Amino acid sequence: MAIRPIITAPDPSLKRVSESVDQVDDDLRALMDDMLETMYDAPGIGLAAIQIGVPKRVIVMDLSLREEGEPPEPRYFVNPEILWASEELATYNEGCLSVPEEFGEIDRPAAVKARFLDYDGKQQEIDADGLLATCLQHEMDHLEGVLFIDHLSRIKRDMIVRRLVKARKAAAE
Ligand code: GNR
Ligand code: NI
Repeated sequence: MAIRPIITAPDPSLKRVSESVDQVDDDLRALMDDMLETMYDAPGIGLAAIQIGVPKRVIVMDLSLREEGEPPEPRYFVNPEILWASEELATYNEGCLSVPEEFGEIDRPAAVKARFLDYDGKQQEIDADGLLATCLQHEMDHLEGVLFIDHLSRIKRDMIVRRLVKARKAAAE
């Protein structure tokens, strides 16, 4: 397993649409292992493959990290599809490992039903609400090249991008 560098905005590769996986094999599991290790190291509660530069429809997640002393609960989503989304929306103050140290209040469907392949390539369905629903939709946006800041007003998004560029220049000096 290896920790891989996380790509940050405004890197254009984050705008790529990721491609479906045609087989959940050992190579893909090695990718998922690296993603999980990278996510734990960051630390974050979710990671999409494109965030480490791999344009495949793969997501890892572990929401247990938010509660001290909880056992790890890694989740893997390959080729996820939303089957149903509630009309009711929920607002969450979202962050993103690819948009470091920035946050924004984002409205999304409060509950979703999704279908995906798991770590073993087995088809699964999940009824998600709360943070799981929010995080799954945040990660699925990454698969379409969409960041949480793309849901903000242009003025807020531009302000965040300017701060990211400035912070990166300062770090490079
Ligand atoms: O670590 C993360 N926290 C988070 C908080 C609120 C909504 C979504 C997220 S996902 C984020 C990790 C990340 O960038 N995944 O793509
Ligand atoms: Ni993100």
